[in-house]
Amino acid sequence: MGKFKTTAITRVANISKQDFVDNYFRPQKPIVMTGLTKDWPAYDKWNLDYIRDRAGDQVVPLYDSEPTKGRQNSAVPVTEMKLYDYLELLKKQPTDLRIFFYNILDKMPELLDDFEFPDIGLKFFKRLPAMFFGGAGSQVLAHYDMDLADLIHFHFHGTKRVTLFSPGQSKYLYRVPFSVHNLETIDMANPDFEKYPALRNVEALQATLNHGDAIFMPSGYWHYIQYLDAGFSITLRALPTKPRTLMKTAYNVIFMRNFENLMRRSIGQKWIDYKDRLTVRKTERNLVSRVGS
Ligand SMILES: O=C(O)CCC(=O)C(=O)O
Repeated sequence: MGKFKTTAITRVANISKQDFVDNYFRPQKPIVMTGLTKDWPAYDKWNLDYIRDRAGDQVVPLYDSEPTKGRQNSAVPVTEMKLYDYLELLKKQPTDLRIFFYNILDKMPELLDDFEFPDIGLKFFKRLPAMFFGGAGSQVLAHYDMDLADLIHFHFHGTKRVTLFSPGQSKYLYRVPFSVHNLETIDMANPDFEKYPALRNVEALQATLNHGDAIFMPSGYWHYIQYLDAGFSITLRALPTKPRTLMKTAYNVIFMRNFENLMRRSIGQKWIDYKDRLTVRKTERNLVSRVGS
């Protein structure tokens, strides 16, 4: 077992638009911004009870961090529950059950009155303000977003640890082909350097987010997230505009995702096992050529 080389992400209070654009957005550098939400109604109002009181009879799909198996699509929930009951569960005890990508606009539009798309130089895609919930101790497998959007992720209620890896780290992370995640057998909290030697080269960036903090996750950045307490977050996204990145987004969303789902449905576990073997071979081949060069 080992620990990644880790650098703390810079925290800036009350950042100006110019500072954000020049020093973080253009160079695609992560940053934690505090104070960005302090004038939002959400800053004072949002907690688990506030969301629970608006849950009505909604039923939500829930995910855990177990690897996907067999013919499952990687986005298949493990169970579903009334949102009200799920939020009560979060308050009561640790659980690895999470809500992933709850579209506020479709599911609880009244929350739109509680926050703003901040004026910091990003052109947000307002159709997809997404919410995420997790229990104390839950984690989100390391992945990057396949639309390659620039993301601002705001956290509420408890604390969470966010570990980021730049796109350049993909070659050491055992990225699985036709996907945006790495080998699901890797425990990112306690990486096994004997079994996965390329992980020794990984350089991580890390931050702990408290209520109201925001983190900028540039396009293509990997994120591995640990909920230290029960809590929830929203992610606001700005879609890519550069033609090269847009082409990659289109490939990921239109071809890669559908191809992967087709292969899983038709070949199932054999496809997953084949890709896992290929991932190890490819990553370790890169490592040898890097050492040799
Ligand atoms: O915090 C979470 O639960 C997941 C966040 C995430 O993956 C995202 O914003 O893209």
